[in-house]
Amino acid sequence: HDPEQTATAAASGASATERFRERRSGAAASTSQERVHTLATEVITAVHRVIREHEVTYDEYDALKSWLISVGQDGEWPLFLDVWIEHVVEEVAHEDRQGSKGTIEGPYYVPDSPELPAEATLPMRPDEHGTPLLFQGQVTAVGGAPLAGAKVEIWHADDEGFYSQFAPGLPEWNLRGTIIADEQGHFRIRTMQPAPYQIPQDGSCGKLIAAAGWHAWRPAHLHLKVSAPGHQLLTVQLYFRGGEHVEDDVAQAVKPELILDPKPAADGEGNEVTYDFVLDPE
Ligand code: MBD
Ligand code: FE
Repeated sequence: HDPEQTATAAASGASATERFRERRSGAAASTSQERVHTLATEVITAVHRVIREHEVTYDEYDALKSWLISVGQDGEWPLFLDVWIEHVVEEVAHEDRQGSKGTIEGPYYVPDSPELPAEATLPMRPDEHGTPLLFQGQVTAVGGAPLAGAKVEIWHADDEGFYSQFAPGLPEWNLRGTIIADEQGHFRIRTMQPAPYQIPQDGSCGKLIAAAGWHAWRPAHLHLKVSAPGHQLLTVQLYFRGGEHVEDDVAQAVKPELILDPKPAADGEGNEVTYDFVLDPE
């Protein structure tokens, strides 16, 4: 990674905001007036309750106002919402799922990554740093039927915790790909193990973390979207057993079912791990 080109909160925030707008800007139009009325009233009333209960002062109110303004200026609404709010939305959305557990998407997904065959190496720099990882498994339906040609989209940070398209100096699709599983739903993906991710310290989210005395870390993780026709899309992240911050993820997105236990690879290079995905019917 080029040290002259450090990832700033404002630059990665602006990219995340732009990506979100491209994909989801129509969502507001489908929410009914009654639903908006109910939810907005409840949220505003909850804030009133906190103000009364804690006797919030004008200084504190002004600090909040100033911080909220800067979250927008820094483009950090996607980061703020995905770190502190999304995990509960995911929990509520998927509580009835029979197949594999999912978790939050986070702010750094990009659709339409390069398509790769069932056995593939993710796009990476010739001198990509880190521990090689062979990540393999099978996609099936609930009940065990293999899902031929299932799509396994994967994206993750590099060995320094940076995501392509959200940090400068990385090739466009570095460590991102869409793997098409084989006739039996099998896939074999070669990549480099990611490092833990630290929320940028120079932006509004970093300032909130510092002001509150929290920590800014997410455990190392692989992001995936697994899909097949007639089945529910699974959005998930997988973590590494014993890794730093697996027990205290700032985004509260770890579940016990999502922890990988890689072993030294049989061919002697890096680690390998098998993880199967079970998709619910639509
Ligand atoms: C990430 O990489 C991430 O996955 C989440 C959820 C929030 C911030 C950074
Ligand atoms: Fe992430």
